[in-house]
Amino acid sequence: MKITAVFLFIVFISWSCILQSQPLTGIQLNQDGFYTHASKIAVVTSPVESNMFYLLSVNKKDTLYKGMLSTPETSAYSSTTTRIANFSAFTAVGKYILFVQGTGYSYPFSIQNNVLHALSLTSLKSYYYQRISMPILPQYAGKWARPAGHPDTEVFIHPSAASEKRPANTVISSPGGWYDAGDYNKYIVNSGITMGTLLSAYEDFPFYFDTLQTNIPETGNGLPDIINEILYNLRWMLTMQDPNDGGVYHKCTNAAFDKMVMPADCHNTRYVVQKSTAATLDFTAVMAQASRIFSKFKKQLPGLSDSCVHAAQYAWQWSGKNPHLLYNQATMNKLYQPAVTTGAYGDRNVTDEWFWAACELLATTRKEEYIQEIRRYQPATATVPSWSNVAILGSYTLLRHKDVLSKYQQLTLSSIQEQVINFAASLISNGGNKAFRTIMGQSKKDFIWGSNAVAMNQSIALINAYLLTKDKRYMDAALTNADYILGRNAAGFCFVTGMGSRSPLHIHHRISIADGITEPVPGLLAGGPNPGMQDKCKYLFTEPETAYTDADCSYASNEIAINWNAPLVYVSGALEALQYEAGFAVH
Ligand code: G3I
Ligand code: 9MR
Repeated sequence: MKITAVFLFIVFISWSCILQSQPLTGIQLNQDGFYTHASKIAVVTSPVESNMFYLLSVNKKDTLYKGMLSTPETSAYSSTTTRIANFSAFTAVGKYILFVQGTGYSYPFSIQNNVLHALSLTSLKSYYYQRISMPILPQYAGKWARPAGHPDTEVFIHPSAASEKRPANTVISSPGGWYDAGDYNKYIVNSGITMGTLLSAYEDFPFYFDTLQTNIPETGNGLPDIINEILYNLRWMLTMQDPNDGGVYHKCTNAAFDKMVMPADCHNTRYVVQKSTAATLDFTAVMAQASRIFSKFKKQLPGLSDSCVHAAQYAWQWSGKNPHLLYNQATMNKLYQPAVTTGAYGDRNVTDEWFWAACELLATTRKEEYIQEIRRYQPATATVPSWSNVAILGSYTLLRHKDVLSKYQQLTLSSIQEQVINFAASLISNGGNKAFRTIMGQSKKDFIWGSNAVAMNQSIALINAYLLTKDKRYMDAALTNADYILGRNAAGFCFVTGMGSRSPLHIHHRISIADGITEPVPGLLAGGPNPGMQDKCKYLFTEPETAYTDADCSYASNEIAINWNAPLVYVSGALEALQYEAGFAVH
């Protein structure tokens, strides 16, 4: 009897270890840590018995700092009541815990320089685990090693993509690339913003990324690892261009989503589907930007910079002939078999893709001919980017290479600069979610499918405004959203797998579901709160800020995706690169 009870207890404990994340505490804070000299804020979300907070050593024996909580505030998009604990004045390096009478203890956190280095490494490394056609080896992946997934050396031209030289069911080879997300398909449109963001991280902070090593097979080959990783997807993208006309297939996909099995166990037929203007212009922009960056590595990558710019120009020409060929999956399925039901990424407006592609081509080739499209498609205002709205990527590039445009169009350049700075300034003046002191939470509209990427893309805009103005307030604001992602949010989650104390364990990610390993693949950013709840899973909380569930059925709040991780790579790398300049850390 006794033995059975002990056995049941052990089963219960291991069951809860396997299935539960750490319980929610009443103190929401960056669960990883704070820079020594940056702002340090925790948010108390449950009732208190005293207005004091205490900073303790992790063994809880010493009180090292104490302060007063703010008066209660109401959160913007949930019924959460908050009190702020501000311990920015405390700057000693170490590991700590917070305590509030009646609320209890926080998770442990650190205060140190380089505090986001681990996030920068793990968020970039996550792309290695998403690689498709090669084995993921134990010396790089530890327990997440797995056999190669889809070889994609036999991919069929779907009837929607048939052309004279490549009739339906022609076989092409389209290996490699990253899995888009929790599913096993590859989408050019989503690769567009992902690659643009990663390439921009390198272009803006080369000195930081030059030495960032992620322990991948190519590490030490004379190229920065961010470039090595980018190359794995870029080489796949190049196979998606039809050599006969320059157009780019919208996606390489199954007809329907795979089951929740490991990639090596998937044997469904793979197709490339119709070409689209959005895909072809995104491809143009990525190849033009990559060409510019690869020209620095001519020795390691002979000929590649030239091949990329040629591919970009060829795709641009195709777009000129097909300026508005949208991808409409429902229409396509009425016309062709088999019906394709995987992710659509069906952009309805391609003016921003035209703008971005023209900007990248101008910055790379320095040819005046692209000015016309830049002026024609210049956005009216700057906005947070998404897979379907890439205009600001073009703006960032023009501002990064001011000399090119200023030669031709000083006025256009000034107006683009004004837009980006005004946008960043408006993020600060709107204040975001004041009750959490984060920029995230500008409006209910921030909480969409993939809302965590909205937070990170807001930070990128703020960092760009800092690069343009050197006004430190933009950096302070950018950091608040990193704190948001790492735990200072109404859901009480650190949204990056493998980081912090309470992070997602049940992401909608086929590999993490099927691999038999308790911990999900690390370094992946969950989609985040999304009151749309399109997955129809059970959500315990349903308000905009809290509509998040760590359940693997939840593709609308708990999937991961390459376009959400990319701004996380950018932001963590940028904050690390700028930590001393911004006064977050001191030597
Ligand atoms: O455009 C409307 C907007 O006008 C409206 O205000 C808003 C209200 O919620 O909805 C907007 O549309 C949303 C659209 O994304 C644009 O943000 C849709 O509701 C929403 O369903 C749609 O979600 C997309 C989802 O696929 C479903 O198509 C996500 O952005 C996109 O990230 C996601 O991508 C999937 C791929 O298809 C497949 N692979 C996984 C990947 C990540 O989940
Ligand atoms: O796994 C799919 C995920 O990658 C997509 O983002 C999501 C929305 O398109 O769809 C998921 O697949 C589900 C499908 O839409 C409906 N049947 C169940 C599938 C797995 O949950």
